[in-house]
Amino acid sequence: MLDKILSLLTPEKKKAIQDQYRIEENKPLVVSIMGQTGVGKSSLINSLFNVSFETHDFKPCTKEPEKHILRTDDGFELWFWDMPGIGESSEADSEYIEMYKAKIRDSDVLIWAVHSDSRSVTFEVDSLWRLVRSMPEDERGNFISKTAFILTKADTVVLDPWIAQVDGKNAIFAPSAKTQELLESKADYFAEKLMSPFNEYLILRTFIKDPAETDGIEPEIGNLRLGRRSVSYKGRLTRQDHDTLKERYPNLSGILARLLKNSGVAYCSSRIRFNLPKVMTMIADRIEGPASARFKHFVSKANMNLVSVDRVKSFSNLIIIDKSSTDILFDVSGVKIRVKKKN
Ligand SMILES: Nc1nc2c(ncn2[C@@H]2O[C@H](COP(=O)(O)OP(=O)(O)OP(=O)(O)O)[C@@H](O)[C@H]2O)c(=O)[nH]1
Ligand SMILES: [Mg+2]
Repeated sequence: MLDKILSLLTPEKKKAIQDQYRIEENKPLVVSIMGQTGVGKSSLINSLFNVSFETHDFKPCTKEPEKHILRTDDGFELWFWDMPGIGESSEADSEYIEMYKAKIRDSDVLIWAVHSDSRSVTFEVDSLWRLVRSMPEDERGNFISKTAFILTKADTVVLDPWIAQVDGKNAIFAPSAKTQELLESKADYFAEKLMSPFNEYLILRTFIKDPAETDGIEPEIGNLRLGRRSVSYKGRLTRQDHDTLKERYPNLSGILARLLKNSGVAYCSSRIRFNLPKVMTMIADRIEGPASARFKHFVSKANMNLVSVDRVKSFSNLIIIDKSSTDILFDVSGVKIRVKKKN
């Protein structure tokens, strides 16, 4: 198609279009992480990419945006910006909000990090409104729609002990049943409270995998718009609306499942490397077009969840399970763990 258009143009115009296309193609993919001070933004980047951004146990730490760059062999770049945290003081906030606004404009995806063990959403919602209202009307939808919410420090939510599944020298952490249930409820609660106030600006998008998914279905159903290759939904898709639509249009079930996923928040922990691949998937799902396929080259999700057994020993309130036998090696804190040697 592009070739056909180019053949109709003068050589100068053709070169200008090709140059612009190349610039767009080679532009780095930009992800920025924002949120309240101390929620663990820098720690999350450190865990995702094995870097060493400075963190602090009790006082605001990151003062200037800091960038981590990943490069593919063919020279494509992903920039990951760690932003200062808001909520330190009104003076600092005024400065940081300006920084946020500039970064929002330049970013393809934003991660808004919130502490899992919080139940107040006022600060986050007020900060988001402050940003939205300070933007021109035509930038608001873009900001809200490219923001993914992540609950950090999931390991601080403990109803029953976490489980470390040991396999050789590494372990993978998982919550026990009650803790998982609570984390799921928190995720639903935060998704509703953080996303729904911005429904008028939020547009969720997903791709159409197979034309059969949308064949014969009217192009507009309430908030849902079916295009030729992609689908959009205005506002947050609630589980209830999802279920109603799915019942009426079973062929749309894959599309609706993807939209529902984009209507949620993910929870993770940098400390125990829990759900880090999910964080990367959340980011990938917010990226539009071919860039989303390229994003996958940056992340080898396979090892992202692994914690060395030596580190596992430093955690308490755990059940430690041997992966091969599912034997419980150790139950709850205080004593050194025994790791079974593989036969
Ligand atoms: N338990 C637990 N603590 C964490 C986790 N991630 C970070 N922390 C701790 O939370 C504190 C703050 O972490 P930072 O990464 O500095 O937080 P930040 O959001 O970058 O803070 P600012 O730079 O001030 O905005 C540090 O003591 C971290 O060790 C986590 O997943 N679990
Ligand atoms: Mg920081």
